[in-house]
Amino acid sequence: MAPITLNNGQPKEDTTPNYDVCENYDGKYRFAPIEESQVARAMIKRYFNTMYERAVSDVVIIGAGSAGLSCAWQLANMHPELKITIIEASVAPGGGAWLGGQLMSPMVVRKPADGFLRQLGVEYEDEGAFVVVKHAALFTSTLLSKVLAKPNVVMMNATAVEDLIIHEDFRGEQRVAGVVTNWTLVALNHDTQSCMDPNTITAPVIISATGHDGPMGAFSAKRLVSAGLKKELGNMRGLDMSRAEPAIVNSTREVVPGLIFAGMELSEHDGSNRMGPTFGAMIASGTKAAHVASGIFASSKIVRGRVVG
Ligand code: 48N
Repeated sequence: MAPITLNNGQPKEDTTPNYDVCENYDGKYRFAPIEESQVARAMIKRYFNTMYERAVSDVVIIGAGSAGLSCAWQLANMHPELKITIIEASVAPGGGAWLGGQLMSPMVVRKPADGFLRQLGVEYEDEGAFVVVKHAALFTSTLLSKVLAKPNVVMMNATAVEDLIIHEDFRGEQRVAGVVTNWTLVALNHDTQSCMDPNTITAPVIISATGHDGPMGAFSAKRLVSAGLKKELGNMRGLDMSRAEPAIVNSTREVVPGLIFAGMELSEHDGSNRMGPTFGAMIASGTKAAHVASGIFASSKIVRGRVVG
């Protein structure tokens, strides 16, 4: 087999310091030497430093679906100084935005949310009142890569929020002041053995975008009810695209002090309609949640991750 060389056939300048490496695909490929412990320590050092450093974050976003990721990207653009920590239960972030509807790949985004696609540089076909991205994964992978490239954003996937931290604040009000986390496999298996206690991340602003579907959908809305901060769930209503999308965007808000809802979790909290396979409202709701969060920082006095005035 003729040797395959990368870099358009130009031999890549070898910048590796005196390692006996060889990038020859003709049976002579050689890597630099490695010890297993070097790999382990490279991961452990970075991941647990991150956990230590983000034990107090500025914003925690629960859920890396289309709403949570749109929020993260906007907020990171608006506030590069904020420590934004995304907690995603699935190993694979992206939520329900890897496909359009009924497992079909094209993604519909109604105008004016197409402006967000242009900001991201995602191509689409213009159908007049809406646009179509040829594959939902093109949108989600592009958004995900741009969010993860932000220096102030950290994502912990395969990690679940299994409770909320709720304090009495300086006004004597119940305020969500952080999240309680565990590895998702642990969070889903508490009944299989004795107690496996969680960890915590405190933050003055929590944005919950846990969707309406899946094993932990609408998590925070349900926890507000079981924790006595909300009488009952509104429960998502039947599908009505025209009504559902503006309702979700316009009702994106801080539902209790410290906790903002975005995306489809709102439909369960408020009892609004579902919209089915159209994603403009997720993008716009995430964007609005970023602005609501920004407003909280502009109007609050925050000391060591707590709102004190
Ligand atoms: O994609 P989803 O489920 O949620 P959204 O709100 O970002 O987007 C919803 C959208 O995909 C639709 O459902 C469309 C528009 N259809 C509407 C309709 O009418 O059918 O993402 C939520 C993410 C997922 O990745 C979950 O794994 C994650 O949140 N998640 C959690 N992560 C951490 N801790 C939790 N407790 C948790 N619960 C859910």
